[in-house]
Amino acid sequence: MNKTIIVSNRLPLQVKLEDDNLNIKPSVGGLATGMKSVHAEGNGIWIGWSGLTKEELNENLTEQVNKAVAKEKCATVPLTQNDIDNYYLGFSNKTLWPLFHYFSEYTVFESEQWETYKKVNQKFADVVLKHINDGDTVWVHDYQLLLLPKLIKDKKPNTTIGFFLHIPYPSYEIFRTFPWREELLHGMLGSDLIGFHTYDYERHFLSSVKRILRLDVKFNEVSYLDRIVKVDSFPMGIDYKKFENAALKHTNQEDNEKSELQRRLDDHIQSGSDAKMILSIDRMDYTKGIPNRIRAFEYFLNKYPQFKEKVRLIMLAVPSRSDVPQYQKLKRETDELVGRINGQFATVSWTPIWYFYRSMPFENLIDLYTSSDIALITPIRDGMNLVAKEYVATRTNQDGVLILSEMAGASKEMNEALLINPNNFAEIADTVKYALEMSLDEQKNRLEILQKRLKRYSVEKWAEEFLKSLNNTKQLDAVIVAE
Ligand code: GDG
Repeated sequence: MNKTIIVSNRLPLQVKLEDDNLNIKPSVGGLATGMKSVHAEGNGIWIGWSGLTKEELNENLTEQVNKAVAKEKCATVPLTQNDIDNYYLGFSNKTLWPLFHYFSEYTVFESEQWETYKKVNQKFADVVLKHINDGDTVWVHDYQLLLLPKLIKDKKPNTTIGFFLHIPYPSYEIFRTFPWREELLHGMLGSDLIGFHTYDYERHFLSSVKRILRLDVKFNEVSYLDRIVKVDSFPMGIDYKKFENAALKHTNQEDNEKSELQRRLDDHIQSGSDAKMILSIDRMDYTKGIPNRIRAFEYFLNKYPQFKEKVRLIMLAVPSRSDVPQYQKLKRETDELVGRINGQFATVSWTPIWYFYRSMPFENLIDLYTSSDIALITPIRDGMNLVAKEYVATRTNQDGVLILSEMAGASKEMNEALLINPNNFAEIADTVKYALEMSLDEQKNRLEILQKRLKRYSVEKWAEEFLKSLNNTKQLDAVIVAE
């Protein structure tokens, strides 16, 4: 029986070593949820790095990890510390991530890291090749594995390969600066189907393929060697029910079931303070526009001083890639900005910005979503942005306003949100004022449409649509062979 193999940089498991004992639990990210039913089906398997390097594991522990993950229908790709330094922290996060998000000035091109990136993609291919047979389907995820489709296809042409990019695909003018551009495109074109979050990313990719490789592109199909590679957009959704149900449960919870954070939020609301809450949640990443957001909030307080003491920005920034220098700089800049603005505007009873630099349990995330009148999501560039969708799903009373950057992929499906340019402080300030004064009727009208759409196109549906389309490429191949 044919099977489906999922491949991503990390497995959907948290594997930790605590005093020489292994602790393995499932991770709860969006991707893991979307893939759940695909992964559970038949004898499918998920291949990725466990999170522990070869140096951290002796032979005995390696065997234990392999056995434990096999029980979860997973297989690991063994990586060394040097692999992680050069392939992940290096090439993926210092070259591909900034370049694909239009941060050219942060992009480093180092051939040693590129060599390791190639070597590690080959290591992934070696593990995949051990597990596949003709007729199987492979779904490869994200920018760490752009070369993998070709490495599999060259050895196993009778497998069907899908690739999905979770980050933006940049315009040709940006992509052409990449020194190994041909090799990267050939790597991706090993796929039968290449998926992006939005039509714009798809268009940029096709333009690079046409102009760099001079290939024939018709509508959304690339003629490549003796095959047709299909390119399409599949906007990723969320586990809508999970967020909706958590919000409903949250509304009905008794006092003694409430988290400490929720009690603090309740105290704030009940203290008679009529300060409205504006929420932002992101990984601490320069693509997310955190300093811009704080400056825009300062601009707002200066332009509309009548809102002093009447509004508060709650900012959750989750630590991320903190060993990359740009991320350290961003953290310092954010700390300073928050300090300066709180110092400048705070009164005895009011602090304008509540800033959390840590990750929070899911329940606290729901506390924040359900207690906030506005979500202010202002990335400079973002492949999709699931936080925007999660906020909408938790507004079960149909009140609340989403302000969203037009640079986030999510904006393409969320026209009923208030869309802003994250570099235009005056526009953000005016939009925040508009949101604070929006009638409940208008809030409801906007949310109702957004919720209906998000409910229909959930993460499960996204995975289903991608695989359906990937499966159709098999029929396309069969027709070509018959001709
Ligand atoms: C990449 C692309 C694309 C956040 N803080 C906590 C927490 N989260 C969860 C959120 C959300 C997820 O993390 C973040 O997803 P995003 O989509 O916003 O952003 P990236 O991490 O940058 O993801 C992005 C995505 O891939 C999918 O393709 O949308 O554009 O950059 O689900 O809820 N969860 C918990 N505690 C936290 O403190 N439990």
